[in-house]
Amino acid sequence: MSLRSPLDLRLYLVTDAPERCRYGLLETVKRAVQGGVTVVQYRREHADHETMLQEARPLREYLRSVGIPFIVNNEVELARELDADGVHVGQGDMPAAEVRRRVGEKMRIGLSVSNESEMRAVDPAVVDYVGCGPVFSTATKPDAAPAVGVEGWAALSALSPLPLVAIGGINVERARAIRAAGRCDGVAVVSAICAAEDPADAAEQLLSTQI
Ligand code: TZP
Repeated sequence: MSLRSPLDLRLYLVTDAPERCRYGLLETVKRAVQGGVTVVQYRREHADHETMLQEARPLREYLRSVGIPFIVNNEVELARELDADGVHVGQGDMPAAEVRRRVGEKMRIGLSVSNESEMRAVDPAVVDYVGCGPVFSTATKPDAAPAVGVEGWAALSALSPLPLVAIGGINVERARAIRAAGRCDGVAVVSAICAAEDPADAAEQLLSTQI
């Protein structure tokens, strides 16, 4: 039996760099949690380990205090150090099987998938959930794979052996379209919450698209 309980993926916040979070990293996350996000991933590019540790530790502590799962993007050692609930990796990062060896059986592993062959290669014995996209093109991740669109999402989601979240260019209207188009356990957003004037309200609206 798995040691890992399933995550509530309905509204998955992926954090932007602190300077692109309208209220700074921690305060933006707090407001988003007030609005109902169900899981938070710390994602950071171009920062050294110490910087990431200093930014992520307060997030980790806050999220633990409110019972919201905390995921670390890509940085396996950081995830271990912070006793994260999960680590998320992309196709170009450390292979999921190697991540599993390093983090043990308790930590969740999420994997990014952008096309059918990647989806067919997902090993549900190793991975816990899939992040699928980008569904729409996005300025937040300039090196992302081409957008799959709502139809591509519908086709990919039907193939998923695991719970999955849609990611990439998602706003309220698009979240509705995605949820209507195929199986969808949740939506993951960066800018729709981090750049919002009112992150709590943005989260509430995104969550309300869940049928
Ligand atoms: N992976 C695929 S697209 C993306 C990531 C991390 C960025 C999504 O950002 P936004 O601002 O929600 O489009």
